[in-house]
Amino acid sequence: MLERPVEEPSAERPSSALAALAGVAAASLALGAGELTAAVFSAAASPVLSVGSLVIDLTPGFLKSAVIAAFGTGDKPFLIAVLLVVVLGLGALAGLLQRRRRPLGAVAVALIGVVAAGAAVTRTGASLPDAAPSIVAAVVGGASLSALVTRGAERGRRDFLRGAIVSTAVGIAAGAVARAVTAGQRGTQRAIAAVTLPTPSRTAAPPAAGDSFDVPGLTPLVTPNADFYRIDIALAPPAIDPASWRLEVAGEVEHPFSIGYEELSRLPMHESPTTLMCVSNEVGGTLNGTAVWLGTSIRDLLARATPKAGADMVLSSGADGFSASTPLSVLQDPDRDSILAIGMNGEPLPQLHGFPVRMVVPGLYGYVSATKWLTRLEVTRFDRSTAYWTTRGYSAQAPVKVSSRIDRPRSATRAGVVTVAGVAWAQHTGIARVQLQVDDGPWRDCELAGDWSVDVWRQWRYRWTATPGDHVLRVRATDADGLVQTAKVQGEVPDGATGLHTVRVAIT
Ligand SMILES: Nc1nc2c(c(=O)[nH]1)N[C@H]1C(S)=C(S)[C@@H](COP(=O)(O)O)O[C@H]1N2
Ligand SMILES: [Mo]
Repeated sequence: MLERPVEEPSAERPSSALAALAGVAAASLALGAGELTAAVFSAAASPVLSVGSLVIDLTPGFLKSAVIAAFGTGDKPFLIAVLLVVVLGLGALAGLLQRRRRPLGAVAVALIGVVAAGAAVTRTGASLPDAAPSIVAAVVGGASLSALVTRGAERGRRDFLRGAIVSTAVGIAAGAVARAVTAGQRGTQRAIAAVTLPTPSRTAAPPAAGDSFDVPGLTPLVTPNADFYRIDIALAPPAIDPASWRLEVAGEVEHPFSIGYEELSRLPMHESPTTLMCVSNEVGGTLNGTAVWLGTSIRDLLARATPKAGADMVLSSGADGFSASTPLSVLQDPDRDSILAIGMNGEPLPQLHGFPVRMVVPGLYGYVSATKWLTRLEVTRFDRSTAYWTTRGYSAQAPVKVSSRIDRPRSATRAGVVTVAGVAWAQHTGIARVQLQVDDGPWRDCELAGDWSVDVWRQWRYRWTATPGDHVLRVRATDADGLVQTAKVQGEVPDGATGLHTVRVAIT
């Protein structure tokens, strides 16, 4: 062998300088990974910002004033810059430790992650999952440090440097992406705060007193926005600026057009209480929720575009790459309140639920009707176009199946009169009857709350005289057409689960 590398790999350890560099590179990668995780899942859980706000809390008043005096509104960027330098410095120290004795450095990195996780979960309004980005950072930092130092020892300097540079660059890139994502999310939050919902052209009658039972543990008739289930394919919810948002109405139509948010908001907007339902809801599951949506008629918008003969489907697309196939006939049905919603329970549509505009169609599962972050309505045909989930094993058409759920009791209960209660749904048909079976006894009729709307679930209750021992409760609903909820067990694929919700309770 004629050519040999100039630098001979050291058998045992990399030089101190290389070890420190490895630490800086690992710290950079860890920071990027942590910030990116936070940006995607919960911006408030950013390890750097959490530690920063902990530092602010711990800083004595005089020092705070001095920093503000010196940097003015630049005090926070200054703090963040200091923090980043400190973390990179600690990274270098960890590198040296790791060189001295493996895995001391990696352990030190993990400890820094624990501190950040602690800071994240103790911020006001934080919860345990907010520790996740810091844990990701700690794991990435520890693993990359140990890999780099080992590499520095076993391979040549050039190879090591390449690893360190790539790690640092990836870390910086991840940090930059994280910044862009959070900036977008903040912009969207500002845009949502700036929305003033138009006065409804038609308000929904509020529920009558008898439309809901006052039973603890029973699902409320209307789901608060903060508790509303969220299902979508978007890793981070699209951040859409309503000022540049446009909806295209196109395809097999005589008059394709596009409309902006302002113009759409000026169309007649009416209130529509509707229960939304996910096809992935298992029997007895809670992937459903009811809101009073504020929106404008899809039927009217389609009439403006004028679908051509032969079209039978509307393919709606969301900014996240999702699409849904909805029968044109459903959207044109004058008796069905299919809307483009901009409001949810009196508030502008939250970002997670599709801001600025989403579809709501009573009686169809969400995946074939409830497109969030809507950008396009394409009039087409079922034999020409397929939607996102249709290419993944689900049916192209999927009306909601009649079903019911026992909300309470769900755990051990005292003997005596027990109020069994829950909700039943058959959106757009309505619920006519709910029955409860105890053990293998007869099916007995439950008391139904009033029917606020056929598009909304209906509460039911049953006063059961419970005797000590283990019991099995089973519920079944019958819709207004007389269709009885089937006991046949089927999974969610391809068009929604069936079976009877069954609850075992210990009566003591
Ligand atoms: N853009 C977009 N819209 C979407 C989805 C999605 O993944 N992307 N998921 C659909 C599904 S499967 C359901 S059940 C409902 C859920 O709406 P929610 O998150 O507001 O409860 O949104 C529908 N609309
Ligand atoms: Mo869904």
